[in-house]
Amino acid sequence: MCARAATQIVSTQNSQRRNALRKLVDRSLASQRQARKSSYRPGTIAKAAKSRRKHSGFREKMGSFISQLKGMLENLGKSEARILMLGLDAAGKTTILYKLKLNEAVSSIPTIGFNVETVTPVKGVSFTVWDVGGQDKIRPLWKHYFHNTEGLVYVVDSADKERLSEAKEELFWILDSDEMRGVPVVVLANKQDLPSAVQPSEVANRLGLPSVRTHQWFIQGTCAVSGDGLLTAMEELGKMVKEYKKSRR
Ligand SMILES: Nc1nc2c(ncn2[C@@H]2O[C@H](COP(=O)(O)OP(=O)(O)O)[C@@H](O)[C@H]2O)c(=O)[nH]1
Ligand SMILES: [Mg+2]
Repeated sequence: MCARAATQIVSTQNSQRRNALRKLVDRSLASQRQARKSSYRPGTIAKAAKSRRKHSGFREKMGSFISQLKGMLENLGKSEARILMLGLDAAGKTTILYKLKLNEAVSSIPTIGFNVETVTPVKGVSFTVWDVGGQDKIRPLWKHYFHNTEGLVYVVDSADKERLSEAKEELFWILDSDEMRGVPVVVLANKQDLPSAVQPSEVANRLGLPSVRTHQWFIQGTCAVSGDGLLTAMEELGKMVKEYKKSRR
């Protein structure tokens, strides 16, 4: 009798525990269902798909930018091209150099008074970059780099109106150097994305380009950060360098 009563008590306890357990499981399943419902809201799916589309579009755009750039640089490199990229500090040269470098590393050589960056994005093409402006004492050193240059890329901050006249002075000093005689120049009117940027045609006027007869020139508006305008600029540079080399043969 005692044993039966004891069994009954145990079985009652077991059924209470089972009920409690079932309630717990039910609650947990319900909360899981709720969680699933909120994470599969149609808006969430639409947003995720939109973000995927946006990013795959970006990848495609970048892929096409790089392959087009590579084609243009390879074209430029067919007959070897030593390009100088100059401009006042903060014009955007280093940013552009990193956009043009493809898979190659940029090397930076600190020379007394100025820092020279170089990259060879494809065989036969080299870009050499430094800041111009001010330093009269080190100008004689530049001539060493001017020698054998086949193209000049001159970068200007189109939003820095106060320094456009300084940019003009430097450009003319470079173009007037004997070593740079006849070398074609592509001016990049950079930072066109900034609201205060001066239009490329106005930059051309302020730099005095219309009066330049001794060098072939071309001006292109760019945004170094996004890469806008760089392909057109490189294409034009390629054509001009080719013509310049033909004229020297
Ligand atoms: N908004 C904007 N900023 C730029 C552009 N190009 C360069 N910058 C910024 O301008 C600053 C100077 O650029 P940097 O490439 O170092 O100039 P560098 O002194 O000529 O080499 C950096 O903060 C860049 O991010 C551009 O096209 N648009
Ligand atoms: Mg720099």
